[in-house]
Amino acid sequence: MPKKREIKEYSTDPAAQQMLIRAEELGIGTAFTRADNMVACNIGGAGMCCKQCGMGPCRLTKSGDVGVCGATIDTIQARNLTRAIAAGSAAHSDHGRDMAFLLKATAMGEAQGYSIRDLAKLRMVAGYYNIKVDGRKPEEVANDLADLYISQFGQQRGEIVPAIRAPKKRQQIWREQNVWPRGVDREVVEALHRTHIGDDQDPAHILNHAIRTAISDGCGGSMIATDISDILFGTPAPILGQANLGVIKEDMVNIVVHGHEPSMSEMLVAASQDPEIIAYAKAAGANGIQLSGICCTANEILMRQGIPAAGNFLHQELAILTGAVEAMVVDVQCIMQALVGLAQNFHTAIITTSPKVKIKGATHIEFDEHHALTIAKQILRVAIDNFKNRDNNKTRIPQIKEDLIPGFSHEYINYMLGGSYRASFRPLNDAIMTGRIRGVAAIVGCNNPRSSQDYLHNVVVKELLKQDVLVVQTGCGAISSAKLGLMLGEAGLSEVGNGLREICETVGIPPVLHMGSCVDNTRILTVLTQMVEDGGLGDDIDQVPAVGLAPEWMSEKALAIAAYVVASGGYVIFGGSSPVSGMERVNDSSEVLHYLSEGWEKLYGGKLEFIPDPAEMIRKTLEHIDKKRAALG
Ligand code: NFS
Repeated sequence: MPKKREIKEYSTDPAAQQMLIRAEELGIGTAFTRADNMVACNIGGAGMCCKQCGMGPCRLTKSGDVGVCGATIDTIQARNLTRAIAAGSAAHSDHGRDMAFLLKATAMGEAQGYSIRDLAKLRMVAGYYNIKVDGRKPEEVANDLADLYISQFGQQRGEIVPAIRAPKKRQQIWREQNVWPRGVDREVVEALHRTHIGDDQDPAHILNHAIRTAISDGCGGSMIATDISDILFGTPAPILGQANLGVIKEDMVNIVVHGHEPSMSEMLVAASQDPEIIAYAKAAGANGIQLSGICCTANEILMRQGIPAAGNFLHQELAILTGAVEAMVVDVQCIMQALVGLAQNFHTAIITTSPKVKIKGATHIEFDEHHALTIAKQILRVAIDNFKNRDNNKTRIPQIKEDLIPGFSHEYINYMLGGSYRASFRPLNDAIMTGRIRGVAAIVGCNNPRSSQDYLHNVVVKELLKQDVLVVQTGCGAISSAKLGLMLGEAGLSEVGNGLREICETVGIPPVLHMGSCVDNTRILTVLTQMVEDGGLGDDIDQVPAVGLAPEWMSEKALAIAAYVVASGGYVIFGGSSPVSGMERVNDSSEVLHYLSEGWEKLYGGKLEFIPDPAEMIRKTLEHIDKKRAALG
């Protein structure tokens, strides 16, 4: 029998708890209750179910089992993991591709409402690739950059170009291991080919292609997405924001944007400030328009425009349960199909906008960058028209929210540490060398209803801060700390180790830095690369006392990120369950599980481990940081 958990076991967030009580009152299911009812399959969960062909599916349950074709558990686990990494890389990279098309359209003057807002970033990025800048119009430079970036996806031979931004020594390793991606799309296609029935059967060989595919994400699609978002919408710098369901306002037309690409959400922000639209909202009886975000779209507009975040992944249904959301506007990724059915209990319109994503029962208003502002206004009008349908008897908005200061792009951190004349990571390196900062932890990734929402994130963040570890965050992990009030200067410092506190007070930063969305994890790699280049911490990322953690991971994108961080030399710890083990009987003998740690560590200096217990996650993080510190002397 499935076990029903208590509300307080579902989430540590008091706003979420209020909404989950409300869901119970109304008899409405959520991801939390569905997770109770749906017992996870322990064979598939361990990556030991092969459904790649019509002779199966073959479910392998113990050491020595093979599928109908003779495939071993190790081969099947390696194939399944590689397919997940390819899917995650495809998601990030397709987002990057769309941003490249948007940059091209903007450069050609064909993208309504968009402009090149950050000339300094455009010049800097163009400079990496020797695109001529002097004496040329920004649009000409942007056009060349867009062409170069677009070509990275379909390139067939050679080396994708943005990977030259990795440390020199890392580039050498990638060449030696023959994993420098040739083209983003090519690696994803080859991952699918190699894992088809009767193809690549050597687990280590399959997994090396997983690494190559993941690098095409980290140093290809994702990095391209971040670069272009900064060029078009501005490189983030600190700005005041708020997070949690309390940002939804009773007297306003509430529009929640949910998904990932900033192209549409930025246009909704612009349209929501249009006097004509505001007047339309007032005529409908509201005091104005309140935009807020869920998931990484929230992070994109929070970092750049200070638009509040209604919450992270597991808040998407809870926002609708407030009864006060006129429209939830979604684009791609991490959007639960349950939203449409849930919204039918209220007046909320679910509006899909991407040509790639439709949901049965939702309203589809397709986004097109050539008429973006017009479409954004049309969407806002639909939401405003829906305001009159709100049932005030059904409205319950938790009065819970926290302030935060997001916007710590690598450019800003560099500037903040060194000032505009001597921008540098030197002070951070010095603080690590003198031991005032013990190391750096990037705590990122999703929520997962199989554990208590935000619990693992919060326990790990709080303990590492006490141990003088500087924490940087992206994605839903960042929103979890924001909701806890850890991303605000003073407030965040009360339980921080003395050394770290001293540095935060001197530099004027919170102990937890919000660095953006999940595609922005490449910003973290850029910081690590620059730390290496500024000297004193070795000559490659694998020597820096740093660890990456995704305590509540759930998406394939998280696995892709893990693999490119490992390829870059990082130690990555995932919480929850491992997609390549999980069955006691096989754990010890899983060749793949060992290969992801010891095997990859030998080749890349980085490794991936799955550790469900937070105390053990913290212990291993500190042990790794101390080991790297000792090696650096
Ligand atoms: Ni990342 Fe962002 Fe959140 Fe996980 Fe989904 S929103 S891209 S995948 S759930 S962190």
